[in-house]
This record gives sequence, structure tokens and C-alpha cells, in this order.
Amino acid sequence: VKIVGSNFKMIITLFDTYKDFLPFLGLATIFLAGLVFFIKRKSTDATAVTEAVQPKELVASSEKVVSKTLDFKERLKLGLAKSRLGVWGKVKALVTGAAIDQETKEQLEAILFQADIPTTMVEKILHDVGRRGENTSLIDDIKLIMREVFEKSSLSQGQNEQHLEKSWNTELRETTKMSTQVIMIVGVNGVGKTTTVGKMAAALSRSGMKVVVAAADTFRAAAKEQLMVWCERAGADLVTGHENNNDPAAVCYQALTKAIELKADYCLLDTAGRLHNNDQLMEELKKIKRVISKLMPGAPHEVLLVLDAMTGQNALRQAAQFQQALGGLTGVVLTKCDGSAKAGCALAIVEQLKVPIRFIGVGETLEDLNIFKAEEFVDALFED
Ligand SMILES: Nc1nc2c(ncn2[C@@H]2O[C@H](COP(=O)(O)OP(=O)(O)O)[C@@H](O)[C@H]2O)c(=O)[nH]1
Ligand SMILES: [Mg+2]
Repeated sequence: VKIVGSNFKMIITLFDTYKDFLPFLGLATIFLAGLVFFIKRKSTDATAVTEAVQPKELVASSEKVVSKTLDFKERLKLGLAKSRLGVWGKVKALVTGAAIDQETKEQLEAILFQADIPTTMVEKILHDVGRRGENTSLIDDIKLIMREVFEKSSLSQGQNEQHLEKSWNTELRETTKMSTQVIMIVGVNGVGKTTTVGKMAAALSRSGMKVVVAAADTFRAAAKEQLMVWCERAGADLVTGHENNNDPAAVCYQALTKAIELKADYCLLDTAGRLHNNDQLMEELKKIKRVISKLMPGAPHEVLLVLDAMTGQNALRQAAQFQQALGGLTGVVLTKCDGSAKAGCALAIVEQLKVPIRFIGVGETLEDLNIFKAEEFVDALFED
């Protein structure tokens, strides 16, 4: 009894001394419990998502990516796996070995609408499929129709793949000593403009081209640092604004001046995607175009609109806005095709905007951006 009594007394004294800390102790316990719960939930979420979006094929191929031995064709196939396993796989399964009767056509129509393919395109496919007779398979028919859509859009701009080859063919550039090509990259926030500029700078530098990059997104503080990392890796020159001069057009002007001075092959302009309002953004972009063309007539040689494939129909609305405000878009860079089962929106983009897709992005590494080739893209959507 005595021992129990003295222990009890000791506890009371201890409690008296530390009772002021009790609320803190309580709060700390609640905080820790919350933290453990959050971390546990986050990690199970992550595994659930990975399992859901990574069918066996993807997991197996992504291991190959680590070995870095994939060429772009394989990366494209890997990136488009979701689209291939989704809509385009269904198309293939439906028409393989089937006769093109009314029932098949109705089913085909339903699948194509799911893929955000515009009505006029769906009608065209339904009208033309099976027309080349029994000697060609229906799947080859559909592939050909899709390729024609892409190729027609390039031709309507007077820029076919040959032109593309010319302005981006680095070997040709070296022998013909073309003047600096100015490439302006535009698009809304988060679509992948800065990443695209980084990847382009790296790819061009690697093939021996001299590249100057303008960090003209002076609105976002982190944009400059992000580009610095890319350019350092690529060995490209980066021009940024000064503390007291944050005018994006001035940054572009300085970058092009430097590019001309250095006889650079390319001058890439990374612009802002968000300003206080849309009109302000468009005015800023127009100003950049004006300033650049005064310094170098004919520049910018390309105005590329970056669109995120994941946004589907919304990408189209954005494109229409930029096209209307800026005019003269020379092409589209379609990014994040790896994250989307709707890479089919590429068809809608070229159909409705009459602007060719110039580059395609299928991941976040340097090697995941390349020139868009209609045949390669369509094959990747259907091939196993
Ligand atoms: N999966 C995937 N992510 C991409 C791709 N391109 C860009 N991203 C990511 O998209 C995010 C936004 O990119 P950023 O270049 O900062 O967009 P910006 O605001 O248009 O400059 C970054 O996390 C990029 O890594 C792509 O092709 N695939
Ligand atoms: Mg950016």
C-alpha cells in the first residue's frame, strides 16, 4: 500500500510539473497520427492508380525505357498504349475479319464518337471504309483515311513533310548555312511549353546546332529556373529578363540579338501561358511577334501552339482562341499523348484548325519529343 501510495504521489507531482505542456502534447499526437494516416493513404492511392492505368503491356515496356535503348518509334508506341488499348483497339477488334455491313458501321460510329473524333471525320470514315474493295483490309482502309487527314492539313498550309524536313533537318542546315530560325512557342498554362522548349534545345544541341533560348515567361517566377536546368543540360544559351526589366518582348529581342551575333541555328522563345486575363496574354504575344519581325524580317519562322492531348475537346477551344488572336500558327505540338487515351483528338485538331501537327510529346524525358509523322502515328495507334 505504501509503495503504491508513494508512486501515486510521484505521478501527481509529475503531472503538476508538466501539466502546462499537455495541450502541446495532445496537439503533437493528433498531428503525428494525421501525418501517418495521410502518408498511408497517399501510397495506397498511388499503387491503385499505377495498377489501374498500367496494364501488363505498359509495365513491361516501361522497364525497357529505363534501359534507354528505345528509339522514338518504340517510345511513341509505348506512349500511345492507352489509346491503342482503348478506342483504337476496339476499332481494330471490330473490323478485323468483319464484313462492313450496317451493324458494323453503327458500332464503328459509336466507338469513334467516344474518341472525340469530329462528326465530319466520323462520317468520312464511315463513307470511305470498305470502298477500296476486298483486297485491302478494313483496318488498312481506316489507317489510310486517317493519314490522308493529317497529310491534307499539312498541304493546305503549303508545308508538307518535306518542308518540315528542311527547317528541322540539322544536317541540311549545316550544308546550306540557313539563317537563324526563330521558333515561338505558345499555349495555355501547364500544357508543356517549357518542357517542349527544353527538349527541343537538347535535341538540336545534340545534333550540333547552336541554340539560344529566351525565357519570356516572366510572369511565372519558377519558369526561369526550370529553363535554366534544361539549357544547362543541353548546352544552350539562355537569355532571361533583368530584375528591373521584365518585359517579355524585350527578353525575346535580346535573345534574338544574341542569336544573330552568335550565328545561332535556332532561337527558341518560351512564352507565358497565364496573365491576368486572356486579352492581356494575346496582346503580349502579338507584341513579341511584332518586335521579333522588326529585328529579323520573316521571323518568327514558326509559331507553334502547344496542346495537351489529355484535355481533349478543350484543346480545340484553346487552339481556336490562339488562332483567332495570333493568326499564322504554323503548327501544333501535341504533348502528353502518353497520359491520354484520347490521342485521337489529334485528328480533330488538324481537321478543324487546318493546322498541321509538327511535334508530338509522349513523356517527360528528353527523348520523348519528336517530329510528328502521320504514318508512324497511325501505325502506333493500331500496331501491337
Ligand atoms: N507525361 C507527360 N508529361 C509532360 C509532357 N510534356 C510536359 N509534361 C509535364 O507537364 C508539366 C507542365 O509542363 P511545363 O513545360 O511547365 O508547362 P508550361 O506551363 O506550358 O510551360 C510538367 O510537369 C511536365 O513534365 C509529355 O509529353 N508527357
Ligand atoms: Mg512554362
